[in-house]
Amino acid sequence: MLSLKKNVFAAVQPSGTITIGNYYGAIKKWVELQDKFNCSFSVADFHSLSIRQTPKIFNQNILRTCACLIACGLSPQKSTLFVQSDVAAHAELSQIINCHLEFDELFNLDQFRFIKSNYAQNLVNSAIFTYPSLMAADILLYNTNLVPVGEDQRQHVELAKIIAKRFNKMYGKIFTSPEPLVPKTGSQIMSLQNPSKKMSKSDKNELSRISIFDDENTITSKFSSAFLDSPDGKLSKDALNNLAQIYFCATGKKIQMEKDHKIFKKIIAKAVYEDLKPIQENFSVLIKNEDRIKKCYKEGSDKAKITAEKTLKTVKEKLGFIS
Ligand code: AQP
Repeated sequence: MLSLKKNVFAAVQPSGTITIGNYYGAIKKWVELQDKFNCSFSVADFHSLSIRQTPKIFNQNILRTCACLIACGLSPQKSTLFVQSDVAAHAELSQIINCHLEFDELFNLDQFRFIKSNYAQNLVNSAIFTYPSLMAADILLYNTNLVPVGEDQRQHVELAKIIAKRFNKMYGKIFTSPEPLVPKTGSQIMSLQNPSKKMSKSDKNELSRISIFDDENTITSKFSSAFLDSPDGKLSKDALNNLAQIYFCATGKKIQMEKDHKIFKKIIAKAVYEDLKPIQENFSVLIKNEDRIKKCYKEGSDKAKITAEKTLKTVKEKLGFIS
């Protein structure tokens, strides 16, 4: 039967621990969307290979990310949960998309320019450059209408939209045009140490981020060391807004500034810990049963393959491939 629900696609990279940036900017919203839409959520392991990985740790991170999504509330019954590399069509379509993109369309993207000017040259490999083509393939394979992402990914979804339009114009209607869905609050959680930098899994400074797995003491001590006043004693508005935003995401409530900054930070730390506690409890049960997690994701990838392979077949036929 044809579903009238809109299609939603989103992904998270297993590139380390999930941060509250990933959670509040994306995953927490995904949980709300599953009741309204036809959702597919992927653990984007191909994307994570753009950073050098140690195989054993990479393997663990993929499994932990799979478990984490379920612990956060994504349901294998309501949504299609799968690991990207289990669906070969992602890599195949991304190659086809790469052949339809100009060098500068990738070169001029904000995230690539940031990485290029801030990372050591030997870390900026070609997969980082072509990452948005793979992301476009991820999205376009599933007839996606909506892509719930944080602000950092908006530009990449816009590029996927341009690609859809280009293919449809060149070859006739193939792809659905996707729209980014960026939440009003939480779309840009910033580093606790530097409010002009986004909170990131791969930031070398552990104190910059709260991991979804941090215990109460770690969360309290990370917030207590969070940047709030500049060295001349002036309150940083950006840092304050970031902490207030985090509190709002954790509780749904606004926070009043306390004169005593230590107390202010303690209130936020407590709220975040209370919000993460049920996820940590779910996770500790789930992670003991690797086979169950793998089974859920295997079923998800079998489902994902049906749609992805159908889309890829249409693309290849329209482009003139013979099989
Ligand atoms: N700081 C953030 N605030 C709000 N949303 C965020 N997202 C990431 N960081 C923030 C959103 O999380 C989803 C999954 O992100 P990803 O795993 O695809 O990778 P990313 O955007 O590159 O996130 P990280 O944490 O910075 O990872 P690394 O360090 O590996 O590059 C996306 O929807 C993203 O917008």
